[in-house]
Amino acid sequence: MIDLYTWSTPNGRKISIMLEEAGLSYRVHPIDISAGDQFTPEFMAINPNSKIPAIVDPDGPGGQPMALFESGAILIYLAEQTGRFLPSEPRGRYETLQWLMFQMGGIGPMFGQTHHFRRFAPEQIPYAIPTTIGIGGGRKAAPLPHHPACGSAPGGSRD
Ligand SMILES: N[C@@H](CCC(=O)N[C@@H](CS)C(=O)NCC(=O)O)C(=O)O
Repeated sequence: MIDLYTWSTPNGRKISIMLEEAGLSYRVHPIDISAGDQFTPEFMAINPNSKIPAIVDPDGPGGQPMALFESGAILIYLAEQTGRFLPSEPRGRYETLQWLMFQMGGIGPMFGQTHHFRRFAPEQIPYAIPTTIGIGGGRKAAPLPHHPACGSAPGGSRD
């Protein structure tokens, strides 16, 4: 059974949704990032970058336990383990991966930044608060939500 280390944030939910949709059995270990659980030595042995989500698959490749962090890497791992949601034929595979990279590299970090600077920054610096994200043809400025619900606890790093 897969061990899921997570908290109730968009990045955490991505893995919960994947595990549910793939019909996998898993055990949830709450990591309260507002209480600093992500900085415990036990959790940092799984993710040295101190962020949720992370998983441990006791039955990983070669029958050995596999610990993984970064939601995109976890999604690819679970997709490949189950043969679901990531086509094996090249065209569909790359098309799927491009949208995953788009979310990981573009959308997710901007949500994290806007949430951090709006909610946790000790001083409000308007220029630092991303309010829009350049997206699509002609780089339309799509508004960012006010409460994306992911970000860092005070004292945590931003991402
Ligand atoms: N790129 C990472 C981002 C993970 C991330 O930013 N996790 C946040 C919650 S959504 C976190 O653990 N923040 C706690 C901290 O930075 O101290 C991923 O996709 O897994």
